[in-house]
Amino acid sequence: CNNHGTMRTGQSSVEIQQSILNHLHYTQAKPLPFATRNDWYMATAHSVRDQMLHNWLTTFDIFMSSPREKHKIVSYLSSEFLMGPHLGNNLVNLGLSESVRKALSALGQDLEAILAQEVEPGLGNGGLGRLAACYLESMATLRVPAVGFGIRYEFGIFDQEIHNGWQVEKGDNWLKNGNPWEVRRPDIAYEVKFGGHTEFAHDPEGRLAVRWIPEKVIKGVAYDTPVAGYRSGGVAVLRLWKSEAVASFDFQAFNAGEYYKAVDDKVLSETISKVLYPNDEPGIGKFLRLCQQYFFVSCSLQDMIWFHLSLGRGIESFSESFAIQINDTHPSMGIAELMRLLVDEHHLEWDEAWRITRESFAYTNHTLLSEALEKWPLPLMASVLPRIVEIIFEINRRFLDEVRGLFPEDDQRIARLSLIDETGEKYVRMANLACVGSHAINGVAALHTDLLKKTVLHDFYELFPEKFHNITNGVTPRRWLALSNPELAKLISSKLGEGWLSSIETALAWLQGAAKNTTFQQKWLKVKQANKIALAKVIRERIGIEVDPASLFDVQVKRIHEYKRQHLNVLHIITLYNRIKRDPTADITPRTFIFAGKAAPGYHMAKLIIKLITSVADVVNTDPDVAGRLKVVFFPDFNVTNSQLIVPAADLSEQISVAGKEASGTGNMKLALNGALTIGALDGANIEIREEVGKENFFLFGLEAAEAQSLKSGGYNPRCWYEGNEQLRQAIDQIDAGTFSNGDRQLFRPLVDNLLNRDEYLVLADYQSYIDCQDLVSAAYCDKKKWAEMSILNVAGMGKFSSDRAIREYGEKIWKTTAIIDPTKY
Ligand code: 26M
Repeated sequence: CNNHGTMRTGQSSVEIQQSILNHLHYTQAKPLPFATRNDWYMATAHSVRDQMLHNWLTTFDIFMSSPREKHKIVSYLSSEFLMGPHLGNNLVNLGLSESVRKALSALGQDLEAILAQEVEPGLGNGGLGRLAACYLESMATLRVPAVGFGIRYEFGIFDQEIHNGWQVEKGDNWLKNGNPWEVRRPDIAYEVKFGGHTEFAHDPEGRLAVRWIPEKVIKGVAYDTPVAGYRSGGVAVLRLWKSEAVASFDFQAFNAGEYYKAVDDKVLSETISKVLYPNDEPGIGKFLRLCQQYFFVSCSLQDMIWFHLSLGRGIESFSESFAIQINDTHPSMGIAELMRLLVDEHHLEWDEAWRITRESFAYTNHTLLSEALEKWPLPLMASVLPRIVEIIFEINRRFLDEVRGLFPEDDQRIARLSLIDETGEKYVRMANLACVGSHAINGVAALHTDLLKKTVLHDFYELFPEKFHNITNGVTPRRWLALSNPELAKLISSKLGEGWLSSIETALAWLQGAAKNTTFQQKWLKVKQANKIALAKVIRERIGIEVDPASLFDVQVKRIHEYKRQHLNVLHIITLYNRIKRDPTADITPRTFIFAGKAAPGYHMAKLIIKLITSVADVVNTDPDVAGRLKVVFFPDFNVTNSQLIVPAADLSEQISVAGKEASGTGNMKLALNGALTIGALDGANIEIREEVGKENFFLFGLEAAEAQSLKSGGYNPRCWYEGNEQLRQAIDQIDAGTFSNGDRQLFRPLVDNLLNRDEYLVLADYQSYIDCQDLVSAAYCDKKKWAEMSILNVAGMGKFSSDRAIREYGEKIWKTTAIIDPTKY
């Protein structure tokens, strides 16, 4: 139904063409001859947005007129949302790709060029932020009423350039050409307090209550971006908060002649949402990061309470309106903030507020690295958020009283469970707060959840076993197959018919029947080949390296981190290079090694690993003995856009983190879904991927998590492994001797020293197993028919890793939301 005319929502290519012209005229204000490509992009985006806003308001109408018990909204709190470019995805999900292509072409424009115009919103670092984006899309697809709450960073993750082999960071000014997808809502704004002190005071009704007298108050303004579900009519909302000065001009200061102070104040207020921290683990407690976290959870909770009350409900039933999922501990201050809002501002008793808070919150953990568990210096938190610290103390006091009742005299356990780390300098432990204040805690892959129970969260597991769940991560097959790999999607449709993208969990398995079919295999390989040719072209244009599309494309794309072991991959490259140098006629399966990924700006070892990759590339790519059989490429600026180009072209997916460190991984899923075979250790979701695709279709190497653990506790000495393995020794000696650094022996010294003396991630222990496994990969790749069969079986086994499945599990196990907005039912 559309009672606003078809001017903006007509879906034929003629109507869309008209709408684009209208936006060029009335939104971009450009005469045709002066329209730039960006104007065409903006006009197209606005036309598509119109369609979505219509669905959005319809979704909202249906929600409001549905029975009250269905009024539960999922509120996904995340400090990051790595959405990727919107236009292409919205076209796929709305089913508008072809009519928009036609409309643009009638206007003399090329859809691909228009798509390339979009600067992606890079409001996340990696896996955690991208997961939030996949989940919003699946919630829209499944018509679960959902809002993603986060921060509208003015600068997202930095753009990466490679200068002389080193990473150089460039500011990401993603808003510079305007953002057609967001709607600013100046009427939806909340105040957030910082600093100052608390005191007891009588409220207007004469009750004695705590009053927080802040030093500073900042305003958060909502910016909404609709997220379209796949052919479902459903729309989820991404609501991001921008920080602003409470009054954009302090007139008193102005009148007093303190013009610059007034402006200064505005600058400070706007700093909070200025920039994303480009780290994928917490560093030393940074004041601004703390402000960011509190700022966005406070705005989000005030907004939820406002909405709940506006439905005419009492505050005591808040948890019937919202299921609040926190994406790692970054939003965990929300637990204390909801307590503050309920007790201080809505005058509930502590116990009732605590019941509501626990019923509302659920916590997803994303890490097993103990150094990556967030903790804030207590003095910092006490000065920035004095009232929040008081509340955390009170939560802790009551919690530890209970623990003491259960485990009298067990002081060590109490010290470990405490929300405050008092072993040295005092810290607030955010994971402890999240565990105590939530009714559900989940890990993101079976092994991860298992290890959480056994290690990092063991004490909490003993206390609240019923709170723990596993929900293995998933990715959306719309962006990661239909959009990124349209030819493969078409080929799959030729077997499965249309509609499989809505029921991928069961549908893909039907591909098993086609795995041995020679004609289908040939078509399958042809699609992969075309994707590789397309990537080779971009590599040539952007990096100037010529790669052979017939070679095996060996891909490792992810954040650069020692635990992910990009340097193990490099050791394999050097080993192959040495085989060629020993015998230039050696039979080597030609390979193109493709790396991409950003290093946190302060993580020196990760930056050195990038330099190592590019240095090895310089030597290997130009050595005449290699004769083009090995090529090494570091593809700069890994982001969602580039990932959509690289993933469909991969033959081999490198998932080689040391067992027990990668919580799940989601790149592993995207690559397998695009027909890459995985080489991997038994880590994170790799284990489940291997189960689903069949162990004969997965290249397994390396120690298991338990073995890795016992090797280390038995006093691991990497130097023994180095001395006992000639090829490994040669490779490391070459790095050390300057073979890849023009004789510079200092450059890679920190890396070599670390491997020989510490090797926390067991690179040397897993080296031989990895090399042997890679030799099997090389042999397997020579049998094209067999490889095609394995590739098809990989895709056939990927149904489980759809984010639709993951969202269904969250709904059933945690949110208990029956709220499915079905336009056909109302
Ligand atoms: C925290 C505090 C201060 C600054 C930055 C952070 C921070 C930001 C991002 C910490 C961690 C961040 O991300 C971690 C992450 O991406 N984890 C990955 O989550 C994926 C989704 O569950 C998993 O698949 C990966 O295994 C896991 O590493």
